[in-house]
Amino acid sequence: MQFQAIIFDLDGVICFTDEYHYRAWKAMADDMGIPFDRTVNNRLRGVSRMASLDIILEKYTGPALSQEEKEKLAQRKNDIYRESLQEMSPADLSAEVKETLEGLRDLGLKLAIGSSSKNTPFILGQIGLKDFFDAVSDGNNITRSKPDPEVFVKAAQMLGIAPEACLVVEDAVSGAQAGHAGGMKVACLGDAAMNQAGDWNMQSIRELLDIVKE
Ligand code: B16
Ligand code: MG
Repeated sequence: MQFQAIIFDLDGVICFTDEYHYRAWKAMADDMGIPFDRTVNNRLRGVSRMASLDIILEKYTGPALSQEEKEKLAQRKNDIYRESLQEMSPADLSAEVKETLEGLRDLGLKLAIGSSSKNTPFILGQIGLKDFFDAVSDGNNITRSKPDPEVFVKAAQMLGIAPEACLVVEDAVSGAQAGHAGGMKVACLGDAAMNQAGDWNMQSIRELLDIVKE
């Protein structure tokens, strides 16, 4: 086996909070009269909250916004997003994700999270994975957003495993770029797989069980 650890992105890989992000940003953008659709939304995958706001504001034509006003807009979005997260429960962990995580653990692999989200601890608690992972690197311990490799490099350091022995699992092109920049191999799902951004581009997360056995 070439890998000793798997580092999972959270949103779009372990759980499907991406739809909640979309709806929350859409509500904020509609309020401000800013055009926002799923094409713009795809560019926000894996990107930090404030960097996401900057992308949305590319289409804003009103008076210049101060840093404080921008932070208020990001806060408004996060409040709407957190309301959706309240409704999540362990039932939101799909059977394929649960069984894949268990199968990988049975193979003796270390499992970690590498997510841009500051809401990671809350989400893991909601879906019943609070104490499951060997390391959690997230938006609270990084200063640079994906495609910078910081979040994955820190996850590998927490595990004490060399980057080349880590496999990153991502749904975002920015996240796949971050994994590669960190010297790791990347297996992609969803949008990133459609864009052939990974060393493996999967239809289902279950394929990981075969990839790690190669
Ligand atoms: P928050 P990931 C990312 O999570 C999301 O894909 C991205 O849409 C979001 O803006 C970012 O987290 C920050 O999230 O506002 O909760 O801090 O895909 O890296 O797990
Ligand atoms: Mg993601």
